[in-house]
Amino acid sequence: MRGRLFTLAGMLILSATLVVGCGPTAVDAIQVPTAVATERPPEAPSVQPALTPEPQLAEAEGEPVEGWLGTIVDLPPGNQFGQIFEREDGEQFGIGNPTDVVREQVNEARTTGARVKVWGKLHIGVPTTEARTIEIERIDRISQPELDGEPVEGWTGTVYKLPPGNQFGQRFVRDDGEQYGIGTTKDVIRERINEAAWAGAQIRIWGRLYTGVPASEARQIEVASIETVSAVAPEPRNLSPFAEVSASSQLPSDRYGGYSPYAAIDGAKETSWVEGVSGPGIGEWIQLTFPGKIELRALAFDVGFDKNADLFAKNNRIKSATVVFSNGERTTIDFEDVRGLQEFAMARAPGPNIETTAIRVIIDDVYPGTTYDDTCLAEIEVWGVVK
Ligand SMILES: [Ca+2]
Repeated sequence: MRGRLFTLAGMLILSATLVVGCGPTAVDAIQVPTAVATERPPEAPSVQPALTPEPQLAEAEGEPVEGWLGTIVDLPPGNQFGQIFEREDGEQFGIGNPTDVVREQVNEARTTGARVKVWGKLHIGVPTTEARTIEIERIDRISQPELDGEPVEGWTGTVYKLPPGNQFGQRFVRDDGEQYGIGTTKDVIRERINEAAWAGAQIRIWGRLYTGVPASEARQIEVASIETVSAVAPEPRNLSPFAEVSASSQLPSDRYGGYSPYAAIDGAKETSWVEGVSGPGIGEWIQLTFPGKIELRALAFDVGFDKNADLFAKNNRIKSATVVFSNGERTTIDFEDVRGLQEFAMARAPGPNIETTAIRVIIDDVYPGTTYDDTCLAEIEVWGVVK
């Protein structure tokens, strides 16, 4: 990019020089260099000699141009030469007076950004970009795998929902472990992708793969067609990223960040939900509500402000909590006063396991912080199987 700007700046200087040379009066000839001198940094003039056409150009006058690869690009507005051919090695060439047919193709290539191959004749020393012009006789648009995408034909894998706040939302993990962003323009398919993500179902997809794009691993699949292979993942998964989260209160945001209940399911121990009432917040709660019923297998909690040991000690940690389920059951959990996730198996032997659509965690008791009377929960994970 730097090289390109450098060249463009050079072309502007060159253009200015040419205007001076063609200027009708001596007044023009004086004014133009003055303007250039005041608008450019002092080192700019020393650059100019290197930008004049080099005598030992590889191309010779009248040399045939045979299938050169490149793109048609616009010069900045106001530039007298309008558009140029930029060869794939970065060399730039003006475009001679083409026939109407070729002119139309050049315009189309410019607006679509398509890679093209050009044929014609090279002219040197003409008043144009880099003083080199191609008299284009033929221009062919060639395929663009980067822009048009590669075909995705029947790939199988699963869709993972990323924690709230992650800019990419979801990712497709192919059965061989390769990961891709996943999206679609069709509402029906989007719904099926979301259902498959929630269930942990294996799916088979068709569509196109785009690379070098802002997505998970910079690779994005645009799904055109989807098929379900397995209904529901049999192994328990952390389903917290799918939950809607609410809380009885929250500490207002400050210069260090926010303390909303979403901070407890964002997958980051550095962020926490913090209750917002005066005192330690006994009786305050956080609730996760799922898109459907789950069969609960395990819970995990990081019970304080776990950004670092210092803040963990300064703030209250949850010592015990009552967990309430949508089926009316409730249980009490006692926590150790330690950083990191504490896991609690919830599977019953023999079953049946708890089935619920929501989990509410009510603060019963706290380990007091040394500095702040605020009770924090860095993370909660809910491991289960979708019913
Ligand atoms: Ca967090």
